[in-house]
Amino acid sequence: MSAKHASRRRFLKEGAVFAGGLAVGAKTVGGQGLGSPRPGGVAAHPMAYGERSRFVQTIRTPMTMIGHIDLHGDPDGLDARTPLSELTGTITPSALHYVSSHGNQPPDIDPREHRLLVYGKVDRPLVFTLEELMRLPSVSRVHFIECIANAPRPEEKTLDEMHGMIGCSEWTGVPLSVLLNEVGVRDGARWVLSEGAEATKMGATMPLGKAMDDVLVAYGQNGEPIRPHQGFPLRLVVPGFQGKYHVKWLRRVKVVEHPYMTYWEKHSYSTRRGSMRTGPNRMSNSHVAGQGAYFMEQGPKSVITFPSGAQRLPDRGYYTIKGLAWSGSGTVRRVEVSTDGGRTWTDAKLQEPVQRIALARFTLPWTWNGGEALLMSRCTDDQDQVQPTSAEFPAFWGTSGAPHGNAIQPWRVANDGTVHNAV
Ligand SMILES: Nc1nc2c(c(=O)[nH]1)N[C@H]1C(S)=C(S)[C@@H](COP(=O)(O)O)O[C@H]1N2
Ligand SMILES: [Mo]
Repeated sequence: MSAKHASRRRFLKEGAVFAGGLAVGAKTVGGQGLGSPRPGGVAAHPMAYGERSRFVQTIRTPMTMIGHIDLHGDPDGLDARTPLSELTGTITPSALHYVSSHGNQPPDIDPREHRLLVYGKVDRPLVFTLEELMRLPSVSRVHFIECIANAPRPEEKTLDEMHGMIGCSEWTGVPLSVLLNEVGVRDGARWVLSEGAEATKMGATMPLGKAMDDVLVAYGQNGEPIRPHQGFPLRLVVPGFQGKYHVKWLRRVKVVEHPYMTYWEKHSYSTRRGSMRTGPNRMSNSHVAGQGAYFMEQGPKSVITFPSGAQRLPDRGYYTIKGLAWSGSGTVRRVEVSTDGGRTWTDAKLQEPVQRIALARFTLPWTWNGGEALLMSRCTDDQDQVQPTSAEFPAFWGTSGAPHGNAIQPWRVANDGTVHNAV
């Protein structure tokens, strides 16, 4: 394809990849080491696919409850939390990325058979194989995905229990806008409904403006194909929007006029309360026939990962307070830390590079004098939004409900060095 033909609308026509608009019959998927499933697993010898040291035992913890809420009839613990308190840096290893699948095992999808249908209020519906998607120009971006269930709660002890439903990966894929331009969105279309391939076909509806902005149809996670629990072979990445929008095992994208209220959107991911903080991406302003409105963009948030709940400082003396900060609205600009319960604040050091809608790592040197201390962190993003305390939380959101659990998380260090949840 020559440069003069590189306009978005021309990719498919000039590439002649998808003759007739309906693409079928791809036999191979190039470049990603995908092939027939191996019955005995992958590794023929120990170096074929690397393993951790046997001394490293960090695992994600299966989850059956969130606070007092029973999880979607999920007694087997099909969901799991990221061990946030044990990770370094800002990227979540794919094998430790939290899992929220509403009681479903990942469907066992053969990537050679998988299809993505883009249809609805469009000029020319299209079906894509994975190979066809991979032949389009790709982008790679680092973004967090966080479940709306992540929130400070008095009844929990640890960071992971309260905030372990977040992960941050480098996602690779095709901008959804490329596919939407290709099918030709018709006048009057305002929403995009997406659907997964699992038995219960989870769906989510986002505004067309977001779909055309920065959403990815992703097939890569941290340099290799997306893991089954994260949506193999395809998932949406909807930067900054709460978890449910990032539909896994993506098989359908439908352009529609009105938002749908799918089963899980109605059950867990919408509100009937009207007076919430709005903004183009904050909350859906068009209620679906009185059924409620969606929460969309996550606010500015940070947590101290060390010292955090259930950890223990062995001795008085020098420590580095470490933590993570993020915002669904943009880039973290500043993180302040308090060791005296919010009376005084000190700027923490942000690790470069700080990326948009991604986890940022902060550190602050601290000498613990052996007395009681109340640790807090506060994030400010490039939209000048400041992470609220739990007292400021209702004013921040215009509701006391739970659109995003971004209230400041306090940790109390006791005289004996033990660390406690101080919500
Ligand atoms: N198909 C499908 N997509 C889904 C879900 C699901 O159950 N099915 N769960 C959603 C929710 S609520 C969250 S928080 C994220 C979790 O992504 P992860 O499991 O990769 O961490 O996926 C979203 N996408
Ligand atoms: Mo979620």
